[in-house]
Amino acid sequence: MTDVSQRSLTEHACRSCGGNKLETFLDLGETPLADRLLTKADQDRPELYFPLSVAFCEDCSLVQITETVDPAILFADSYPYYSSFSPALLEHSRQNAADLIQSRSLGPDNFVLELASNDGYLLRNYVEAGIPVLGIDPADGPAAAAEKIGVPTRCAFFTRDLADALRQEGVQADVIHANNVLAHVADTNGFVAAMARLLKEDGVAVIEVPYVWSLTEHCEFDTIYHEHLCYFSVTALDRLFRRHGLYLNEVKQLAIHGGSLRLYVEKEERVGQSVRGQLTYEKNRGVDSVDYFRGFSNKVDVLKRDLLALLNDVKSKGATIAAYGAAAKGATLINTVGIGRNLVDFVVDRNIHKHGKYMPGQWLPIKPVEALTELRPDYVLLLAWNFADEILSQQKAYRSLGGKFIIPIPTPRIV
Ligand code: JHZ
Ligand code: ZN
Repeated sequence: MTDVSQRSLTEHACRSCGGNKLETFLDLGETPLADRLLTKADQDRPELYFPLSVAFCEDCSLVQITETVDPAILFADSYPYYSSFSPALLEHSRQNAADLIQSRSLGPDNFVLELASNDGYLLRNYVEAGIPVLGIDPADGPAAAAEKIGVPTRCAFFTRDLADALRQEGVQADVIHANNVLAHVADTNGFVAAMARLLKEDGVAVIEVPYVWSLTEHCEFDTIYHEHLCYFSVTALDRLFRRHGLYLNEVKQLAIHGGSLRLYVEKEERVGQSVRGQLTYEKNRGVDSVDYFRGFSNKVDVLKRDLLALLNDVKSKGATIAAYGAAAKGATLINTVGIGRNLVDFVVDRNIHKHGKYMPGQWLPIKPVEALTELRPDYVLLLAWNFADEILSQQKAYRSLGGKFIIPIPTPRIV
């Protein structure tokens, strides 16, 4: 067994600008690793808990957690997240690729690179269109799944060294995708510099990140966990890219993951109205100042208190409760609110790699989705609330049997 006792570091300097004016505005206490599902064998060893505090950088506006857990334990073996289990995400990705193939007239002479390519959910669309690709992902299970469907994948962390090696091999990309990964890397500047190294002069990096404004406005505090080191605003992103000779030229707002940004980043500066408008919007609402974030901690406390009261109330009336979605965000929710086996009997999920395992910290067992109609709990706490529409429409049978969903975010409600 590896010694994991020294596997985290508390940061005192900003992950982006290096400044030391970090103002902590939310403390979620110590939580276990959100994507580290437990197996029976883990019963005999203590679970790892790490501090989870969120700070604002007074110099560059970047919101970030202050603890860095060693990526080797966050993402290496048995990382359970496979993108392809959500039809909505697959469709979102198909469209993203189709738009770029069309707008940039991509063909067999072009090259598309994806950082954190997971199980090939996005690059498969380029492969089908005959466009050469390379995926890079450190998680061995998802990387092997990508290879299996014909998406060439390197199982590695994307670093400056890897970018140098690829450049030596002649790799230069017309399009670089990086979805839900920029917030996950400890060396934020190294990652952006490495991206710049592999982007052609007229290439575009198309990057998706959860939007910190959505997080605070909709009280999505459960999306805070150790894998997510940064929580981006357009203001903070613009400053980060400029430091590396890259320009955030266009931005789109997307509903996915509770509210995300899709960024179009290039080597030539031609900042469009979408970016200028969003920068002004953030300035007008004070997203570039710590005051905007100060009230967030209270909002989170109210939500946690209300959700726990609701669960206790239905439970005290003799109802049974299950949960839907063994999501990483679900781990933050159950551990910060304190939702254990006394309230929730089990969690269901479509991802077969999660079945038979247990939720971090609370040991809630994870079962196939069919358990809802077989065991018929009275209520289902929707941990994967970001896919509420999709999941509620799949669960017509359970709901027609009288089953009800509890949606926890942005305010707990029963549907
Ligand atoms: P989901 C993940 O977070 C992982 P998570 C990661 N940390 C990240 O950064 C964000 O995404 C962006 C299941 N499900 O995707 C699948 C069904 O069972 O919201 C997932 O286990 N049935 C890299 O884990 C979970 O729910 C369905 O119909 O918080 C959803 O997790 C659907 C749609 C999903 O993200
Ligand atoms: Zn900073």
